[in-house]
Amino acid sequence: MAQIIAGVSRTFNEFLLLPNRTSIDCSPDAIDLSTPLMRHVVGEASPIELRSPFTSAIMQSVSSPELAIALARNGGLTFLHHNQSIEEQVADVRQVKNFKAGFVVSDTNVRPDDSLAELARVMERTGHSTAAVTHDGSASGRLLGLVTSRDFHPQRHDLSDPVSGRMTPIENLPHAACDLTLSQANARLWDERLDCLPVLDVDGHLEYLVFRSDYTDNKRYPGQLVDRDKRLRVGAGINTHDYRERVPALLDAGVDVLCLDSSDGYSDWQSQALSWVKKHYPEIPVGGGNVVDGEAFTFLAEAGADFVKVGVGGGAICITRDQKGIGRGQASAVLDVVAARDIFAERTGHYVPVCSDGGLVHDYHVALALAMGADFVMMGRYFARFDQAPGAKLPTRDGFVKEHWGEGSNRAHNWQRYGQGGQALIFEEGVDGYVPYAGDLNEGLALTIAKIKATMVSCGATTLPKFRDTARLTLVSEQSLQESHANVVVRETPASLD
Ligand code: RVP
Repeated sequence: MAQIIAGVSRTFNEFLLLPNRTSIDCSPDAIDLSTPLMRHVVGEASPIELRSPFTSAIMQSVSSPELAIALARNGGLTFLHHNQSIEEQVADVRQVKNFKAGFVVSDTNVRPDDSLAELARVMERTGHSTAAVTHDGSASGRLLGLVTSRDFHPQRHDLSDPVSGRMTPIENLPHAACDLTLSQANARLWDERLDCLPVLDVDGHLEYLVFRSDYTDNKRYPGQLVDRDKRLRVGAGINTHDYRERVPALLDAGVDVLCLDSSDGYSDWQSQALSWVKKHYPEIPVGGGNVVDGEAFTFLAEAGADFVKVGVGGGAICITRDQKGIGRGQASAVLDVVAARDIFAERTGHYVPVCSDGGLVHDYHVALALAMGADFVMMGRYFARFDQAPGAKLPTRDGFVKEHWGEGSNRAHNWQRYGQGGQALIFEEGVDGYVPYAGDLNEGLALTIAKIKATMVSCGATTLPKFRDTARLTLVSEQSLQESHANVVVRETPASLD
């Protein structure tokens, strides 16, 4: 007989937080928003921690390389979408990994006996105007010199001449040892009026280049999410169809974390894919989902998922609940899964982080998701509104909108995400529309973070674990919801009331 789950399916809108006592040292500046991204032993740190608890949805209209760069610079993570060819997704990953965040691994390298024509070709391919001249033309070869686009001109120089004739040789080139910090590197760039400072290991092999042009930019983003080589981190969505080919290609491009992307992740397909990735590439973290209950969480955690994504049918553009009658209010789903996560951690000694995906309509909904125990959130509509998202920005009578479409819409036609049988979407599970344009991600996200920090201050917590451990939530009635909004006050200008 069918089982009826006790309790109704609730959304974030039905809850509010009660303020806790705020101590004097609990201020926005003291708040640490770092949070675990992947499975780890209880009591130890997660091998990858987000510096801020935001990830962007695995969607065509959301997760571009530009958005990935902006979000990682603000401490979060993008999962580049897989609703494109493997080659296209690999190129997206490379674009993020090659982004210059302080110390960069040189991608424009030549040998001293390469011709100037070859140098010009390499520069055109990478779009960079400074090349390292190494003994073997690799990014980690012995550094012999630097050559820039200012050192040669196709009309003035014979392009068949070797690079060695135009480079600044290492003897005349200021360089640094690899134990130097970014601020020391920046001090040298300014003190010695350099554009680029090569950083070498003890044997004179090139490790990094530090560019002056990155200086101001880097100061703006103290909490960037970077890997050991100081490159921005990036994730990628994968599916249960072509992972055997897609995963190795993404790894080769330097992806940091993968996430199986399905509208319903409680499936044997997903557990098979998780086992395959874990067997062949145990070093890469891979998340699973989406699920809406503790049973499904435990299934994926036991199958090896490094984090589990929660949410079915709550997305702004999602009509899965209308079409299939499948789903659960996002707050109920998160609460159920979080309880299973804690039981799993107690039983196995492994903490598997939980991501609340979709249905976050207001900034304070993020705070509620974190207070209810989610380790981080994933958002689509929210990020689709910014300049860095790929949707076109279009004028309307009242301002601007950005295009935003669901992965289950005919436009995205992501049959890999929606198991309707075969390579077709028989019916739509998402809509194709617009979201109000919201400008630059850096400014928008700063505002959201400021609100979350203010909520945490009111709740007397300076860390996310403390926030959820001490959170007191209350259900709201229709009437009290009305009371929450501005009322009684007239918002129109007097002139319009005439
Ligand atoms: P939202 O943040 O409310 O925009 O929700 C984003 C989430 O919606 C995605 O991360 C994904 O789980 C889900 N999604 C994406 N496309 C569709 C659809 O077409 N139904 N749903």
